[in-house]
Amino acid sequence: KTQKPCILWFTGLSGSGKSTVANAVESRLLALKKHTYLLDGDNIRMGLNRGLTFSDEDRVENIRRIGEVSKLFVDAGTIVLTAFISPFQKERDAVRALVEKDEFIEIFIDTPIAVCESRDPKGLYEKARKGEIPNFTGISSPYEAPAEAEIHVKTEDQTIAESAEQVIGYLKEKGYI
Ligand code: GGZ
Repeated sequence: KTQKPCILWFTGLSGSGKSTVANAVESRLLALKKHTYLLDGDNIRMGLNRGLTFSDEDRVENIRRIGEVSKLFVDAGTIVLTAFISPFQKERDAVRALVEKDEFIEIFIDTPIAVCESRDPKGLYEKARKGEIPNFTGISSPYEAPAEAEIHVKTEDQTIAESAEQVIGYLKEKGYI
């Protein structure tokens, strides 16, 4: 397979579309016969990171472990996609520092909180507003938007397919695929 392994690190608020766009990108990569793996809450917070909460301390540990696992996948030659809020720049930078300079691609899924909140597919924002979920990102816990993401996806302005294409276009332009 001709591919350069890397981490496609999606970051953004709950409901911003990280998982949706990451899944669409992975489908495109698989259609191109690339070797991929997607890490998300379903396979990480339910397994390896079961027991970690949403306190600042546990979010830091969540991201640290995901970074280490991502590095192993890169070592195995995989294009790894991660879809976690990863609210702190310091932790995202720490993952960046784990791998070679061009192996970490930060992708900001930029969806205004008002839009995330209006979607609210799981009713979490409503609960958070009522104070039923403590430390909810964007409401009672901070989100530090990336200042220098390699890819800045504004989901409001485009379809999911267009957002995925934006990422695929970057990977082609830079010679990853
Ligand atoms: C933010 C929370 C919280 C709190 C539960 N704050 O939309 P979702 O449901 O499916 O995605 C959110 C997910 C965030 O987990 P991450 O591992 O991505 O977070 S971090 O990177 O900050 O460690 C949301 C749900 O978990 N969820 N409580 N308090 N999101």
